[in-house]
Amino acid sequence: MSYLPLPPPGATPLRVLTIAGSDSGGGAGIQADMRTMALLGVHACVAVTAVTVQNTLGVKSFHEIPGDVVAGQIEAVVTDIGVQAVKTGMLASSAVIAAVADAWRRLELSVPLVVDPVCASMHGDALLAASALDSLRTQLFPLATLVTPNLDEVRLLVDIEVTDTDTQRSAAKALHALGPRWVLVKGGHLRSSDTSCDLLYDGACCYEFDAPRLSTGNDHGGGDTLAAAIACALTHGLTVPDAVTFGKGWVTECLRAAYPLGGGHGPVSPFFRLT
Ligand code: PXL
Repeated sequence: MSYLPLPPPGATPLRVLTIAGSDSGGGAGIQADMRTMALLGVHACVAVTAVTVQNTLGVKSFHEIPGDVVAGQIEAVVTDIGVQAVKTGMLASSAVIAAVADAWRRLELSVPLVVDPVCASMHGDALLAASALDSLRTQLFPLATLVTPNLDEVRLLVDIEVTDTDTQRSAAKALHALGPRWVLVKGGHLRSSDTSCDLLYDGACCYEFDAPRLSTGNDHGGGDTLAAAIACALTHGLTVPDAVTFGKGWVTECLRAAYPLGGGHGPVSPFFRLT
């Protein structure tokens, strides 16, 4: 695959702000976002929304950051450093979502916003209060350039069980009606057992993305990594379909390079770029 151009040493890189939770195990969340952004030559700014207490076996608990502190981090970054894209991950609660949406409007942000609607960990531990789903739908989705739900998140957000291409399209349409410019419904292995098929929809056209599905138990942080790579590609001015093509290629390479860690699921890894 071809990569994004790296900044020359000493030159200020493009910047992405990730608004997300910390994973103490280093596999997902902010840590995954920062790894991908660094290895794509993009400077990561961070607004922490929650501190999770977790390892590779699961999330034990989390501490939510107050909404005014999340908004303060966003304001501090965009008024000084400036960013060319924003990505959201774990948002924890409706108070945090409201703070992000308010800050977005108050600061008149108009850069691409990639919303990865993180609801739960791969072990099923809740990372978003059930009562916050409505805030996600009504306050954040209308601001988003792209939302990237997996099938569990689709079920929670629009109550559609995706089982084939037709239901994947219906889900994309229902999600698009909530206001984002583009929707990427990550399909898992719907069309065949050895490909991963995602559907991108902009209200008019559907684009299908098939990539080899790699069976590894070490896929922690895969969704974060995909959305982070898409956000990086958008800073370079790629169109959304081209950015998704890039992100899919990137996460496939990161899955190939995933490594075992602890007693549970290891992380996808961009370290292949260092060799
Ligand atoms: O991969 C989703 C995710 C995002 N953010 C945090 C997480 C997880 C999954 O566990 O812990 C902080």
